[in-house]
Amino acid sequence: MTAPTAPPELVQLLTPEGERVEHPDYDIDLTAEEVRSLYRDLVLVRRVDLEAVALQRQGELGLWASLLGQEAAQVGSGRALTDADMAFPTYREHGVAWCRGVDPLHLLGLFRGVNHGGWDPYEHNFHLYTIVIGSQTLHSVGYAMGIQRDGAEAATIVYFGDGATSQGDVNEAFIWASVFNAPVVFFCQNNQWAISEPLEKQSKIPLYKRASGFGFPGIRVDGNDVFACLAVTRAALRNAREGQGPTLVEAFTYRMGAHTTSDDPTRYRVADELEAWKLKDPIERVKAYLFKNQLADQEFFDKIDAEADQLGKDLRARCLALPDPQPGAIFDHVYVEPHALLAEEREQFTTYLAGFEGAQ
Ligand SMILES: Cc1ncc(C[n+]2csc(CCOP(=O)(O)OP(=O)(O)O)c2C)c(N)n1
Ligand SMILES: [Mg+2]
Repeated sequence: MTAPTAPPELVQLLTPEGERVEHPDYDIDLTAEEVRSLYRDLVLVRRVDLEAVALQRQGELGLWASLLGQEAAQVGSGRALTDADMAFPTYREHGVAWCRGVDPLHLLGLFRGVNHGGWDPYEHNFHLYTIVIGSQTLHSVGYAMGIQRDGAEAATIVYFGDGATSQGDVNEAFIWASVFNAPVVFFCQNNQWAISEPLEKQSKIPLYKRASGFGFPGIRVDGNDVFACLAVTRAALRNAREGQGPTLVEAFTYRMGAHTTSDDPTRYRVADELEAWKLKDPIERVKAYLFKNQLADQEFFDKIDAEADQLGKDLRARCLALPDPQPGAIFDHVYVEPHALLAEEREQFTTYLAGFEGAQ
């Protein structure tokens, strides 16, 4: 089964060969320094991801959901956010987390099973990872309606996959956002697969076209083009902040790795498909652009590679040094106030654990 290739209606500002192209509605004016820093983010994020996959393979993480291939969609959209905006991720948004300033160690701690949730969502306006497919779209719309009532000059962005668009929650979120004109950007990373289920089993029409039925604009962007993802998301967020309501952005991309480290994609998709998408790699095209326009030299690329190596090394060492939590800590953050049922459960668990004392 082969996934469809991107039709011409998608917004693209940088071709896979690294050529800049114009678009009548979306443009972006980036300095050489800004392009170099986008490139750096893409490379470092990919390196964090690779290190995490390796750690899982060595038994140091329970699971990892790789973002390989989706770096541009995440860095482009993540860099479009202001500090005041709030992001609601799935379980794969490591690149967005990076752009928000979340220490990747927290992501690893979550998948190592040694922290209970991950991080403080308000510290970087980056909500906790959500595994229940699509549920975060409702959370984000509720949040957006809240900040709308507060009169805040901020928007909300919510990430979800192509598979999630078939969930009731996502469709309900679309309706609420539409009728209340909520300041939210629905950012769908269409990576062509929902585990082993191909896109054609989710929709007969391009996903971005769904938006019109709900009464708000939808747009398809080349999800492997960091310039286009930045430009389109920036515009959608600005519209949301200015009171023009929601937008659905479909970032047309590809999940180059397995769904998670527990999955084997060779069981359900052909190798040719991956090879075709490798030619559209999100990092290579920025590198080609920088080279061609003499905005960076070999020394720059070597420096970024060395930085990535160091980042991977440090992250690995810090991950292995993470302390295991006390077993009872799982009860600590369930409720803010004491709760009778929870106290009883904690008591039972403590008694249960005490039963092992002295045992080999
Ligand atoms: C409500 C719910 N149903 C099923 C699952 C199991 N599940 C985990 S990931 C996934 C596929 C999601 O695909 P997609 O939305 O395309 O996101 P992607 O993983 O491709 O980024 C499913 C069905 C779940 N986590 N939650
Ligand atoms: Mg998917």
